[in-house]
Amino acid sequence: MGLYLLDYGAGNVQSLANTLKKLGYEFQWILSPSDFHKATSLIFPGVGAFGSAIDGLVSRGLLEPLREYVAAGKPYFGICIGMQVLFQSSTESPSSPGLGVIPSVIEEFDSASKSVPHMGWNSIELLDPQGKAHEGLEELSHYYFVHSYRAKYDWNHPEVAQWVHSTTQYGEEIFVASVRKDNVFGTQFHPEKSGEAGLKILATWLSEPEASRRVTRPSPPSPRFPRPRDGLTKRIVACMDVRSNDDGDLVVTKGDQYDVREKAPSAPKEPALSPLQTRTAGAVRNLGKPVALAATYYAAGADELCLMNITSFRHSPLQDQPMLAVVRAAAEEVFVPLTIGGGIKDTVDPDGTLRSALEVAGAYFRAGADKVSIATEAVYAVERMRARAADGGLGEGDGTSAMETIAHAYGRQAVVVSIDPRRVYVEPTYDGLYKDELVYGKPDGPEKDRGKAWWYQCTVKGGREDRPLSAVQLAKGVEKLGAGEIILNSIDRDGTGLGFDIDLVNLVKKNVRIPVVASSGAGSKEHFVEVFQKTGVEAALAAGIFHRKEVGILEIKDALAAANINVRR
Ligand code: 1PR
Repeated sequence: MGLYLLDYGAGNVQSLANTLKKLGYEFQWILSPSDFHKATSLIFPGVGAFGSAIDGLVSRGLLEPLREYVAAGKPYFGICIGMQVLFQSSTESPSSPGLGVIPSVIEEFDSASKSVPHMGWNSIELLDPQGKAHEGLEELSHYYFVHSYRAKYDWNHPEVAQWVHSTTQYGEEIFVASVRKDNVFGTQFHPEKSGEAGLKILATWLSEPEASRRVTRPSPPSPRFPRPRDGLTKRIVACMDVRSNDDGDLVVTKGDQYDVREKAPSAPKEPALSPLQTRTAGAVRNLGKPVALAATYYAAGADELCLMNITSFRHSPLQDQPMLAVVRAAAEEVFVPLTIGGGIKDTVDPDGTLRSALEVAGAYFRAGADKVSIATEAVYAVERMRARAADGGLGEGDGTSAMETIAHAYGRQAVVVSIDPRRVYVEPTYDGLYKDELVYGKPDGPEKDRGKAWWYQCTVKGGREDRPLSAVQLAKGVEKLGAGEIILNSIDRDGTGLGFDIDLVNLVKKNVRIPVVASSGAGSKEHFVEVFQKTGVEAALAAGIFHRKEVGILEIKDALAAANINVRR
């Protein structure tokens, strides 16, 4: 079988390659226009920006051959941008026309009442539920979406509606989740990131005899109005902080308020360790191997995984970077989104070669990461942006920050900013910096600060250095610079098991439109219920509770479901 994959030069195509390997399929990459003639099946796993995809295809001389391939009736499966390029154009890049196979335009989600990008696991509605050609899609399953632009489902235009295979609702908007007609199949979501449900879709398409994928199939259903229901689930994210231990091995570790060294033996609250975990006073806490743990959390139902290189502040060259090997191996085991953080910045290799943050991010994407997470550099970039502003406001980006360059090349959904704030307690009458952001919350801090108000100060280098910037200003700034999501940690709560800092989460959430992942402090399943009930966050992240095997991911999801919170199970 001549299965080919199309890569326009950006985005994480490795995820799909890993999925095909897992399913036992061999494939080749389209490298030149002549490869289209050899291809008998083609998958185009586009991620990132519509314009970058079209420009990438044009500059490689692949756009016209792709158009001819599709027009020739040969089997085509487009994923995300690979589906969107079938349309006439996208308001994301109006000057880059698409293939025009589907006579409609891709437009941006309305962000007035919801977070954009639409990021996470949502359900689909098949337009012909009685029909046989489901391509493995199931209405009871959830699939992973990540996009800011969508094709609105317009049942008034039969020439467009006849393409629509399934729809999804986000907020008030019903949009096209998959298209299917003749030789063409496309999904807005990422089957390669949708766990077992997504693997089934790829397996179904790949296992169809080529001839049946090429011939005209039964007519599409007549357009109908889908039932309105927003099925976006709340995500549970398992995070692994990775660093080398004193023997030089990369291990998953976990700090208490960012201190990852073991306390004196027999410290209270230390649970029993498995044979793979070790504990020696003063040593880096070893909670297991990153790849094995990632595979475990995937199997346990995590909706996303994060790998954080927590010592990247020291020196983080790209050459021989051990985290790359960790990401590569983890990406072969997990089929849900994988975020890698730590060291996403301009750097210098041991041989003196300069590596831009964009190059560093690109290396991680090629290794199999779906998103990169930026912490320290994000703070510096927002500080620079504010310093440029004449009016003392947020200012404007100058296009050079890591967030801007990476978002431009890979799309903002691939750029996460990890915020490491710490409470600064002040008298309630405080009239200084960030006084408008003061929290007069429940007095749950240290005894000496009871009765005080506080604001949240940004730190860099894993909490080692305070900066004169608030978490709120950082969040607003990074949203402006192109971040697609925020992981909101709390140094005060990290590793304490006291629960998420609800005040912090609400404060940041109400100041941005991009999705926010609440992090730090989870100590029970009730804490997850609390954070989703009391804040509008899209996801909650935890580390210690999972590493110490105190509560299982499914147990948390059961508790959420019992509280009427929508989850993927
Ligand atoms: O600054 O861009 O190189 O990124 C470094 C990254 O490493 C940042 O995302 C920063 O948060 C992280 N990091 C640096 N030092 C530490 C440390 O612990 N010493 N980890 C660290 C921070 C925070 C979360 C943690 C949650 C949940 N870890 O990732 O997983 O707090 O923990 P819990 O559920 O156990 O409470 P750059």
